[in-house]
Amino acid sequence: MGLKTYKEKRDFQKTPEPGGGPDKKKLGKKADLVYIIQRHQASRLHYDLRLEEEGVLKSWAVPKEPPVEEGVRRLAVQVEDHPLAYAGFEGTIPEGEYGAGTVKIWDKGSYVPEETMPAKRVFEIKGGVLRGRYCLIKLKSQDPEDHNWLFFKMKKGPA
Ligand SMILES: [Mn+2]
Repeated sequence: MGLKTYKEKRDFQKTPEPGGGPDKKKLGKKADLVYIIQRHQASRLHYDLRLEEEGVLKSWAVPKEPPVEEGVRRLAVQVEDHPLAYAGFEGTIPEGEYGAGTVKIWDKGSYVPEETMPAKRVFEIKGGVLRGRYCLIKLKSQDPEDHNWLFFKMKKGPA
């Protein structure tokens, strides 16, 4: 997906969000992959789940509080990729701008991918609030404009 859509949606003269510059290349040995959830009080409250993948943050908007326990499935709507620098962003996006409202970090840490497929991710989250194995699975749809996924904590396997 890349950052084209991200940049098109925003006016960096007006929003305090990280801008259109190139992403910083990571130096040295491979660092942990970024995991972050930002609580975004926009016109509708939602939680933005972001996972570092190939130099950007793959992003899903989760309308309800992300699941800490097994057995809770949350809708997660995939949105445009965000720059890595977005992981540190907290602030207020002004009225009239895309995503107007306040952004606060709700949880952060790293994650370890186990399975990465176009319509399915299994990964271990090492955050402060969410910990353990999680799954994102894309819902089948006839409509190519549908980007609905489910996000849930996986059941522990048999011992
Ligand atoms: Mn958002």
